[in-house]
Amino acid sequence: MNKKNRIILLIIFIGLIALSSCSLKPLKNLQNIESENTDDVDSDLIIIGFSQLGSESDWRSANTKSIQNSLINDNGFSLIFANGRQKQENQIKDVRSFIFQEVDYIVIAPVTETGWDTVLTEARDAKIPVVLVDRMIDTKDESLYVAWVGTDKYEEGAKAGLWLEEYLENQGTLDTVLQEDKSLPLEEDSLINIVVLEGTIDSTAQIGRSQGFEDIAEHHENWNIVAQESGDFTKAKGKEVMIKLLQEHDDIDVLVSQNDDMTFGAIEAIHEAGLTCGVNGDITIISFDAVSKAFDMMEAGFINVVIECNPLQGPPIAEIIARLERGEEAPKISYVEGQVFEAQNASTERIGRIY
Ligand code: GZL
Repeated sequence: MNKKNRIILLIIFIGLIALSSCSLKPLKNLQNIESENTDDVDSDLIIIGFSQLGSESDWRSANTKSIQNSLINDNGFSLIFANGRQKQENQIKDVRSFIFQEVDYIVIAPVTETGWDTVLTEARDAKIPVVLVDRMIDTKDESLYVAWVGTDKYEEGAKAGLWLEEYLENQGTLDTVLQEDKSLPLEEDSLINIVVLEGTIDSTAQIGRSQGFEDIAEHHENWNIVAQESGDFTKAKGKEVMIKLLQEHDDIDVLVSQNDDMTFGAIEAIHEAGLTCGVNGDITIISFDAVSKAFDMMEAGFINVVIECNPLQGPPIAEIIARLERGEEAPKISYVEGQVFEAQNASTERIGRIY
C-alpha cells in the first residue's frame, strides 16, 4: 500500500475513534448548567431541571441551597441546576435545555414577571409540569404552572409601612397636626423624607414591596417619598444608587431598601458621606430579607428593622413534587411565613437561625 493510502486510512481511523467517544446526549449550555451525571441516573429518580434566576444576593444563595439540599438523590430526585445570572434570556435557554433533556419537572424562579408564556407553553406541550418558586409570572394562562411557592411580597411591603407608622408614633412625628388651611404647603420640617432602593424592576419582590409600602404611606400626607430607584438587589448597585441619592437629597430621613444586600451597600455610602444610619442615626433604615449579615448590622445599630423574607423553600417544593408523583392534589399557591426583626432584639432573635 503506498504512503498516500496509508495516510488516508490513518485519518479515517482517527476520525472513527473521535466519533465513538463523543456523547450523543444533548449538548448542554455548559457555562451555567451544573448537573449530576445524568448518564447513570437511577431511572426511579425524578429528574428536576431547576432554573435559578441568579446569585445576586445572600438571600438568593440561601434559597438555592435550600432547594439543592431538598432535591437530592436520597429524597428521590436528580437535580440539574442552571444559574440564569439575572437574565431572562438565559433562563429561557435553560428551560428549553431542560425540555430537550426531557426532565420530569421544571422548577423556576423567574427573574421578572412578564415574558414567560411562550417557553412555558413549550414545557406544557412537552408534558413537563412547571413549579414556580419565589417570584410569580404575569400570565392569563394559569395552566402554565402547577404550583407556586414563595412569600407574600405585598405583605412584606405593608409590614415596612406599619413598622414606620409605629416608629414615628413613638417619635411623636407620625403625622403633622392637620393644619386648618389645607391649601398651604406642609411645614418643611414636618415632612418625613423617604428614599426607596427598589429591587429588580418588574420582579415580584419589587412590585409587591413597593405597592405594600405605598399603600400605607398614602395615608400620611407628611410622608414624602422623594426618590425610588432600582439597585437591582445587589450590594454594588445599591451603594452606587445611594451615593447618587445622597448627592441629590441632603435631607433624607428614612431609607426603605428592598433587600439586605442593597442595604449593605447603602450603609457604606451613608458612612462615606459622613452621615450616620440606623438606631439614633441621621437616616432610619428599613431592610428586607433578614440574612445573617443583616443581624450583624442590626446588632451594630446600623439598621433599625428587617422584614424577613424566608428563603427556605426547598422542603415545600420537594413535598409538592412528591405528592404530584403519587397522583395526589398539591396546593397551587404555598406561602412560607416571615417575621419582623428589630435592632434591639437582634442578638437574641438570631439564635438558631440557619441562614
Ligand atoms: C424575594 C426575592 C428577592 C430577595 C432578594 O422573594 O425574590 O430576590 O429579597 C433577591 O435578596 O435578590
